[in-house]
Amino acid sequence: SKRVRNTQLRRHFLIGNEAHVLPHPTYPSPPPDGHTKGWKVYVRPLPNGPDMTTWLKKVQFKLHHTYTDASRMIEAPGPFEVSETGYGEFGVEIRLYFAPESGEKAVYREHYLVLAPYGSEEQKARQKRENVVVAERLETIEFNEPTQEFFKAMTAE
Ligand code: SLL
Repeated sequence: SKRVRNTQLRRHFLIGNEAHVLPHPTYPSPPPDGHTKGWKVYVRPLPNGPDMTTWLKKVQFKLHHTYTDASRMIEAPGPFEVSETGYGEFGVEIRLYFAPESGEKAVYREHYLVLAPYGSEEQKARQKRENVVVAERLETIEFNEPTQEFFKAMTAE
């Protein structure tokens, strides 16, 4: 497909994780032996942001090799997330796969799981009290000189 010259499409989204000390109501009880945390790693829109599935078709999350089926593929419409229990932190390898008409190759990101409270003493105290840790960041993806077909789909959003 022909490309739209001198044009970029840019989208913002979040990559992150949330974590809880077990036991916690949204995780299996009792947890597997030695597992002290329940966590979820995700790729998601900004709060009240538009749907991502116009451009994002699947997300592969590669977990630490100690997990069975360490490679988890999540297809649209998602949610693009993996929920697990465990004991340790590690870097999750994340591959974003785009709409085929975009002609774009998959893009790689890493998210290092944060399972323990962090920040100021006050912030840590609140995370402990509420039993939730959230570590996420704003991500940007840029499609340079998009195909006409992809441009049309994206601007019709
Ligand atoms: C560490 N670098 O040594 C880390 C490794 C291992 C993560 C973290 C349990 C997997 C399972 C799990 O939490 N693996 O047994 O299902 O601390």
